[in-house]
Amino acid sequence: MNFPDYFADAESSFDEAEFIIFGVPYDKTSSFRKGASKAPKEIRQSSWNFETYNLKTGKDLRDIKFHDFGDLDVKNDSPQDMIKKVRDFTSKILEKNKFPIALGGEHSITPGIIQAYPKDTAVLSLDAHIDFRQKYENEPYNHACIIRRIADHIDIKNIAVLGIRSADKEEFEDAKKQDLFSIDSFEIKKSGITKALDKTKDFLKDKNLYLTLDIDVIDLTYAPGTSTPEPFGLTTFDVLECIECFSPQLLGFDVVEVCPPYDKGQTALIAAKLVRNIIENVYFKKFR
Ligand SMILES: [Mn+2]
Repeated sequence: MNFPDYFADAESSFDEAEFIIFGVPYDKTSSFRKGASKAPKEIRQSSWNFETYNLKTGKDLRDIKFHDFGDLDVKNDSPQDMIKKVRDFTSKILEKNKFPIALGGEHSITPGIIQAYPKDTAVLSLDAHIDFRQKYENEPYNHACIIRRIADHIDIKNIAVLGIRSADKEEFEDAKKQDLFSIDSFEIKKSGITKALDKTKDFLKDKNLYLTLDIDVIDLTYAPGTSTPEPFGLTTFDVLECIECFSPQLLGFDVVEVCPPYDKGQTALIAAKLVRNIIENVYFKKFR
């Protein structure tokens, strides 16, 4: 069945909306499975599954003004050209004091978004991979290098990575040497998500924060439709807790690496639901 081609309940115009959803259907640097470019469409279709009332908070999504811009035309771009388009569009949203929500696409889109923010913005990345390579397959803008590219723009002291469980020895040791704040999924499992979030909150204090969610941070049994899946991951509840914890300080969000050809739609459903959770939590905790 086909539902409308915009994100469910995004009924506001660009000018009146407080949140702007946009798709970045890009997967040119994906190293294992291609198909993340199909994710924005699939996430939008999945969004029509969900109801608007949140029984946990007593709030209704229909009370919030948000807009779906559609997709940026990046499919055939080089990584550098794609990043520039993403940066320019994000800047337009930020100039109007709106909250950007990007639907990837692979993780290589995120450095473009971050470049539109002031340099003192902090970044929280939820990801199975540390993504701290200088280059991968001779491409510095590869999706395996995104924390490094973010660190080109933002002080590494303002970056936190949660849920990692996969890295190359060299990039891992390099990240350690540079004091990249990270909590791996094994520690989260052992001590619990609440403790991990307390520790992270302490580190990020009251900083303005951008959240990037690589869907592969979630265990592959929940979210198998991703480009580079990893076992021993977080649960959907863990990610929801993280969103609830940090929503008062959030300035923007992306969800990346959903790869629809590799599951029966469950990963896009998780992504769509988390986008709705982001909008609700940010709106009701920050703007009201
Ligand atoms: Mn990843």
